[in-house]
Amino acid sequence: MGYEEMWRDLLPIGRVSGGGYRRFSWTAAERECRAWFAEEAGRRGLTLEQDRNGNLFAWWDVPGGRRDAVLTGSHLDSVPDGGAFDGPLGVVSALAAVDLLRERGVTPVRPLGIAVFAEEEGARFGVACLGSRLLTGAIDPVRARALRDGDGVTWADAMAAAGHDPEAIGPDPDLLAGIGCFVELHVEQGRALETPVGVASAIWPHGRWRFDFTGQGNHAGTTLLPDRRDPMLPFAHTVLAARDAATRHEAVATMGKVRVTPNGVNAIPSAVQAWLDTRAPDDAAVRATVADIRAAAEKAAREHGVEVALAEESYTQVVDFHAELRDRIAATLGGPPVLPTGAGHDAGILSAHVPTAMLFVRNPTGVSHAPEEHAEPADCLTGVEALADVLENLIAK
Ligand code: HGY
Ligand code: MN
Ligand code: MN
Repeated sequence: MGYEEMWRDLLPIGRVSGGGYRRFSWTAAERECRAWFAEEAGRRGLTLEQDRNGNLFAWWDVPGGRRDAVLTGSHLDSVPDGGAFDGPLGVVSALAAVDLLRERGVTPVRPLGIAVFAEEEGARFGVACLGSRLLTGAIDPVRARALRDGDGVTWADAMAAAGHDPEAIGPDPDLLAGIGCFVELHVEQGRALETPVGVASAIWPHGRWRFDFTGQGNHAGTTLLPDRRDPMLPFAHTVLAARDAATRHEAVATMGKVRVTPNGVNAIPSAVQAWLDTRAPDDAAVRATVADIRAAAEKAAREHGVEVALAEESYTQVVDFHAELRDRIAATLGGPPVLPTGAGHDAGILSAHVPTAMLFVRNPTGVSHAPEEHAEPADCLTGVEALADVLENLIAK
């Protein structure tokens, strides 16, 4: 199955009306994506394995065993109504790069693996890069098992329902020890890249926080304004404060997910849960932004007789990619642009354990995490060639 055919088979999976994707971990759509990957790996004679955490690996093995392996790949899960390229471009390109290496007659001297990491978006269970965090020990398996989706289903329940043992999840040092380096190709998620392919220098520090505003549910018609303890008001103040604080600290802050209880038109809410995503070029700016937003939320909550609690759900420190690997890749590709990103990736999690690098493929509009996400076919094919060049340089010597 060539590059175009792989996209033809993958594109319809998990696409919803409006053109976006809903490929959430352990759901039917994501299981279909896993089956697609297994079939493509099988077609290429790659050895398919699933690790204890639900991550998939397709291996082009060599006689010497799984040492100093070169790993590539990305993820197949999506954000709600996400685009077609975020994640899948890295997986399709890795499979197509294997085809290209074989056409070139490349004989690897070390294993080449293609990874599909689980729950990279954290769209269902709330913690981004959950599969790579579990693999590397960056999250406590007890906490991971208990993570719940919007319907109260835990990671453990969902994993078990898919036929896997949630009690087995946790760090896999042996698997990690066999990986010599990881190179992830990903669609660029901003507008900074003006050439078909670029190389990542860093990932901004970023985190997710949950606000819990608790007030008093009541009747929308009979409750006088002074008698209300409406959690929607401090929530609204907090959304506006997030924009102000991000502007002040040259950060970005987003409140894109809110859960209102009971969510009725004629009922004053009893509770509002709202999530904050904050990112900035440095850690101090992220922390200062969140501190300002927290202060504004607490002040508004007091003024409205509402309680508020803030919980940090995940945080990723700044990732400066491995300089030697980055420079080796840049040299292989003839000096493409080298740029940071505000988007998190499994490469960011693995970079604390193995030399890691990222290739970006141009996104002409910069739109991502939306159905309109797009990359030109010519740029994507240039990305496959670039990935094949990089992998050849890494596996054939
Ligand atoms: O949220 C992110 O930056 C990534 O797409 N998971
Ligand atoms: Mn994403
Ligand atoms: Mn991604």
